[in-house]
Amino acid sequence: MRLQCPYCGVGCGMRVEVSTEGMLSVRADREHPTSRGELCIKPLHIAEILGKGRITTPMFREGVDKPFRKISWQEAYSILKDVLMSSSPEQVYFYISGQLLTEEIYVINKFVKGFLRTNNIDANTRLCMASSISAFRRVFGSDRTFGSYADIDDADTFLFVGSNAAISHPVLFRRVLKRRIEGHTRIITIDPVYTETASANDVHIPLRAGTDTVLFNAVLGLLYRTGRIDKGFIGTGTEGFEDALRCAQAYPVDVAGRICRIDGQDIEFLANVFAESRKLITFWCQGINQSASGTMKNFSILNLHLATARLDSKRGFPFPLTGQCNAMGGRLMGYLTEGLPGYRRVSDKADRSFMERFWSVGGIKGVPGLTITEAVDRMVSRDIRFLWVVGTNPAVSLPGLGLVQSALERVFLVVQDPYFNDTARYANMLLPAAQLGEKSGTMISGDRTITYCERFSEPHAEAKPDWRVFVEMAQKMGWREPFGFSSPQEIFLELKETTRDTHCDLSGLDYSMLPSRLTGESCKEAVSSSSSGKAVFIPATFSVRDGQKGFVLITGRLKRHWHTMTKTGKVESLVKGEPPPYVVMNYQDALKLGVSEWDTVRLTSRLSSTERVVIIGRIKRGHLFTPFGYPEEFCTPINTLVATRVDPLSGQPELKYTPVDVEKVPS
Ligand SMILES: Nc1nc2c(c(=O)[nH]1)N[C@H]1C(S)=C(S)[C@@H](COP(=O)(O)OP(=O)(O)OC[C@H]3O[C@@H](n4cnc5c(=O)[nH]c(N)nc54)[C@H](O)[C@@H]3O)O[C@H]1N2
Ligand SMILES: Nc1nc2c(c(=O)[nH]1)N[C@H]1C(S)=C(S)[C@@H](COP(=O)(O)OP(=O)(O)OC[C@H]3O[C@@H](n4cnc5c(=O)[nH]c(N)nc54)[C@H](O)[C@@H]3O)O[C@H]1N2
Ligand code: SF4
Ligand SMILES: [Mo]
Repeated sequence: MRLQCPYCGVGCGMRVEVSTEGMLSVRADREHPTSRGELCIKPLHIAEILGKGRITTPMFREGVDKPFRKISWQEAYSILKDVLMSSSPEQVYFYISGQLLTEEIYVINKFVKGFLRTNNIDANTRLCMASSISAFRRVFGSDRTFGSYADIDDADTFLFVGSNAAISHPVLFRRVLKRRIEGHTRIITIDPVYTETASANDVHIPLRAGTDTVLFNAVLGLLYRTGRIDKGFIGTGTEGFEDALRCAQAYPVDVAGRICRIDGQDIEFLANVFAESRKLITFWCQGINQSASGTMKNFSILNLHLATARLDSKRGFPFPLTGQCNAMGGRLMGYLTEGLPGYRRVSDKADRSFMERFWSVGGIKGVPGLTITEAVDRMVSRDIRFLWVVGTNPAVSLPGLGLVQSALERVFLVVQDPYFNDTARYANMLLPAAQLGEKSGTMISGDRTITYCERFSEPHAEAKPDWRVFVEMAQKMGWREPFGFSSPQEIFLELKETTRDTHCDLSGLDYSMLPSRLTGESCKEAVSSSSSGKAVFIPATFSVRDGQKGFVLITGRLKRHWHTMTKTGKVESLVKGEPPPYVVMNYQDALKLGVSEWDTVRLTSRLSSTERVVIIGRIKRGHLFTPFGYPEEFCTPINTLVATRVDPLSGQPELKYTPVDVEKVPS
């Protein structure tokens, strides 16, 4: 059976074979275009966890102090129908995931935005790609992509900004390293931490967290001053250069060097990189996006690519790395609160009218619903009373966990998941979901390769595919004909029509043609943000965070685990392969605090405090790094310390900059 890996957005192809005795073996799919026969360590273990710790039947309880009782699916739908019918559209909320299949995301979005008539639906992509989406929409007019992974093979320069791709996107990173073996490449990492990615690269620029905008503004100013921008392209293909330049000129090299706490030579080096590389790909990820100024950070990178006309497969392009396996599919299906299928938007009248005609409904709301962090506040104030969570674990992964926990306690909470995750502890209803391999449908990788994932097993116990749960729920609500789907294929046939003639057109595809990269005719690459059809420079403004004492705590990923460990945490060899919950500290900071490696320290933010063991590592002074995904079973989740501060343009929370104090815990 051929599938896409259920973890990261590289979207590697894998093959799963089932022996006559029912044993599963996983191997890389040699013919898959994204990965060409490579896989990293995580998916190799999927067989071990298919039957471990699963939710087996629907369950219900009146309140969290009561025990769960087993119920049938039909009872579950009846209870849910009563709750939904007795709530107003503003009182309900759906929180879904970039780990669901495209067909599932489409059905859930249709159910919520088309039929329940509320835009109160968001996805974990809000915590992940929202700032890139927000910047691309403003600069290029759409949530688009440039180029593909194959572009790595003839590029000569790679920038990794706020991306630890060596562990987060390992197969892509290996492709970059392979290119280096062929010679004539430069690979540069910009990260406060000397990461595994940095250690494998040629140059590491250890900037102070949060200051990327200043760095890239300084590079833009320097390129201009030294006459190394592409005036021709700026004149014909773009607008707004003067304003962006004025903003950039506020950061001459010496000023920027001081703010970023780097050597001025690093800025000059980067200017040379942008001016001279033959083909430059800038990869970035959460060190850029998960910031209260994430959209600005994105603008500052995009401005450099516009100024040097690096927007194609010849000269290179900007490439924000997609986090989850099907976040790209979710974005195409418009699963964030502001979206509609086919990259449409609820705020656009023509887009709404199209979807209303398409779904034969009236009254899609013209205002985006609440983002997940806004919704948490409304749950606490009891304005939202019902929350249905599908394929994400907010009790660990959202910031401000203290408040999140009160929110989860106050709503009627449905958790639809293959596993008992931390969020399930607050649930009124548990619905057992089938996971990849137990259902079929499509996923779209970070370079927009669409893969049909085959099923190799029956759903565990009474679990159902997420699409089926929502189809049956819709039928219970009386919406029989619009949700008359009996297979993912029927859903695909409908959803692909929503993309016809858009810049990502799937309408000519069927399952038998997959995997296939969406490009050329099927993915018209539009560059038009302004009414004149040009890309727009936007000033990338920077504001300083003053008055901060102590350390800056950065949170991020573990090499061997996937997020909140509901799956990889069940694989003994992966758990043993990582140290106990840790925090990385600079040697000189440790010396000053009298802390040695493996000592325990207490980290205290203004919200809460928790303990971690210390690993001494190469990290900028004054900074700490800790993985975010440990569930309660391992230690207090770090997001109890992380406050909810969001980027005003994208709604994406800051997850990489928490001021904390550190003290040694006496042993
Ligand atoms: N093994 C593994 N792989 C994964 C995942 C996983 O859970 N485990 N999750 C997947 C998902 S959903 C995502 S979104 C990606 C995330 O992939 P990455 O973004 O690569 O991972 P992170 O560790 O969150 O953060 C990346 C880096 O940003 C740096 N950073 C922090 N602040 C700043 C800053 O201000 N500026 C700069 N330049 N850098 C900064 C951090 O030090 C860190 O090294 O990984 C995907 N792949
Ligand atoms: N402090 C801090 N917080 C962060 C981050 C950070 O860097 N720092 N990163 C953020 C980012 S980028 C992301 S993407 C999020 C990730 O955060 P989450 O989305 O909460 O993380 P996961 O552990 O991947 O949770 C996915 C859930 O879906 C379930 N699941 C898997 N497959 C299926 C399926 O087919 N159907 C259903 N119904 N369920 C399924 C899994 O069992 C699991 O419970 O965390 C964010 N939170
Ligand atoms: S690189 Fe990403 S998609 Fe590829 S095998 Fe690893 S986790 Fe899966
Ligand atoms: Mo993510």
